[in-house]
Amino acid sequence: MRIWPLILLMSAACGEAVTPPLSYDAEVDPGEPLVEPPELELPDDRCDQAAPDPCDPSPCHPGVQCEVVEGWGIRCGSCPEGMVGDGFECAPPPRLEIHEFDYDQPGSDTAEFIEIVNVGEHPASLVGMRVELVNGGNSQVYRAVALDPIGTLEPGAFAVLAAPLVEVPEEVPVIRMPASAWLQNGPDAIVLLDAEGEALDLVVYGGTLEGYAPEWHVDVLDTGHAGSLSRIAPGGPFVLACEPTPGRPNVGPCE
Ligand SMILES: [Ca+2]
Ligand SMILES: [Ca+2]
Repeated sequence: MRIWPLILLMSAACGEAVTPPLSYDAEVDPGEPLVEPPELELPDDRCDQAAPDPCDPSPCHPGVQCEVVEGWGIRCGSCPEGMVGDGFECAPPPRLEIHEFDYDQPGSDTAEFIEIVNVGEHPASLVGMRVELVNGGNSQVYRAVALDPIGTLEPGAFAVLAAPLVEVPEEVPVIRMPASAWLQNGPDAIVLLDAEGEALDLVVYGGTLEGYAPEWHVDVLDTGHAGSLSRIAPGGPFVLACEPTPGRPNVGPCE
């Protein structure tokens, strides 16, 4: 829960006399007695003003309860049902998926990439999210990639994790990976995790792995193929596409 601190100005109670601090003037002979400054009375119109309500207007998301915490901060309640966030900002849960990937190329694997797409209807922030590459041999994560540099993806927008030689459209955010062999050939898994560590998408490729549901397994292989594994429809099965399309709409399966 995020608490918004308030900057409180020290002030006297209404009608209370205030004594300004003494000032020292270097020109004054220090031998002369200092004159006590007069007491000041706060103006009445200031006393008539009610203390401002930090929850009016509320900094919370519309419809979320705003609460002042012991006079020093603001706390927002839970986001409306079906939305996620800290109460100050709420949004529908992100709908992101692994849309295409290429783990194996003819010869050296110097064109590996993973493409992510926002298949939801709202912009999705990838701050705090990560991709984990899981070694099927021991179920350990052998590489984790923070997706923070991608920022926010608009609906339908792509982001790519790719080796330096992979050409990606200029407008598509890309996280550059090592030059070769950063994406194992399987059987392994790719997991896309949200900021809370929940899996948004998961694919098992290059064979089968125990402990993973059948629907997470990619049925086609890309053994040294020039193409890629691509989803044609959101959430749909992967097909072996002849043309890799990192950062661009996927094409259909090979004939
Ligand atoms: Ca590889
Ligand atoms: Ca693509």
